Amino acid sequence: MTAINIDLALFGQKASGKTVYAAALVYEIQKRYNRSYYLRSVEDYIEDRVAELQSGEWPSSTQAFADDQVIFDIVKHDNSGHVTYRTIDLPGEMIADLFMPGLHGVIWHDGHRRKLNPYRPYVEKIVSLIDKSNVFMFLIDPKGNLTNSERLVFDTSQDLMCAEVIDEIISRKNIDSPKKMPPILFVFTQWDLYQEKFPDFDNYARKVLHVTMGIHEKNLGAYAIMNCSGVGKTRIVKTNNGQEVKIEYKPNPPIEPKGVAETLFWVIKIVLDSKKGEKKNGG
Ligand SMILES: Nc1nc2c(ncn2[C@@H]2O[C@H](COP(=O)(O)OP(=O)(O)OP(=O)(O)O)[C@@H](O)[C@H]2O)c(=O)[nH]1
Ligand SMILES: [Mg+2]
Repeated sequence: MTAINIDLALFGQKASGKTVYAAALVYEIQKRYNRSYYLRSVEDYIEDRVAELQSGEWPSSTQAFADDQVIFDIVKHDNSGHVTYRTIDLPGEMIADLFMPGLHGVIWHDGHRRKLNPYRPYVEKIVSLIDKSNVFMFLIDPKGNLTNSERLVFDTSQDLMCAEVIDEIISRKNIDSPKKMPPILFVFTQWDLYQEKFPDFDNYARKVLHVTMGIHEKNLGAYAIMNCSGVGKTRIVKTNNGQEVKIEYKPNPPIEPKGVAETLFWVIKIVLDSKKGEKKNGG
C-alpha cells in the first residue's frame, strides 16, 4: 500500500473563513467520517469553535498565530496516509501591502523592502510555510468581491496573493514543468450566502481569479476550484441599538457543512493518483 504524507498549507486573508472551515472539517471527521479517519493533535481552540458554531455563534477573530501553526493532523485508520494542516494569519492590510503594486512596485518582489518591518516576519512565515508544504489551499472570501451594492468587483488583493504565492512556490521549489507542480486548491468559503447570487460558480470564480489564472494556469499541475460552507445554513438576527436595526447572519445549528470534507478528499485522491503515476513511470 502506498502511504502518503501530506503537508497542507492553508492560505487566506483575515476573515476569509479559515477558522470556520477548520472547525467544520473537524466536525465532519468526527461525525461522518470517523470510520476512515481520526484526528491527531487538534488544537483545543478548534474544538471550542465547533461548540461555538453549534451554539449559533461565529468564532471570534483568531489571535495572530505562532509560526506555521499546526491546526490538526488527519490520519487514515489504516495508516495509509496522513494530512497535516498548517496556516498563518495574514491581515488584509498585509496582503494588500505585500502583493499589490504600489508607487514603488510590489514589495513581495523587492528583496530589500521585504526584509524590513513590518513585512519581514510575514514574509518569513509565508516562505517557511511554502518550504514545508507539498499541497496548497487558498481560501477566498467572496465578500471581498462585492461592492456595497452587491455587484461583483474584482478583489485584486486575494487574486494577487494567490498569483504571488504560486510564483514563489515555482521559484523556491525549482519547478520547471506543470508535472512537478504541487496540487493547488482554491476554495471559496461562505458559499451558503452566495450560491444564489452566482449560480454559475465556475464562471464567477475564474473572474475573481483572473490574474492568477491568466499568469499561472499553464504552470499549474493538478488544481481545482471549489466552494464550501462551514455551517450550511444561517439564520437572520436583527439587533436594534436604538438608532438603527442591524441585520446579521449567524449559524443556524445543528451545522451542516457542505463541500468541506470534499476538499480533503480531493487532496488525498490527487496525491494518491500522482504516487501511482510515479510508480508506473518507474519513479
Ligand atoms: N454564511 C457563512 N458565513 C461564514 C462561513 N464561514 C465564515 N463565515 C463568515 O466569515 C467570518 C470570518 O470567518 P472566520 O472563520 O473567523 O475567518 P478567519 O479566516 O479564521 O478569520 P481570522 O481568524 O480573523 O483571520 C465569520 O465570522 C462569518 O461571518 C460560512 O460557512 N457561512
Ligand atoms: Mg480565524
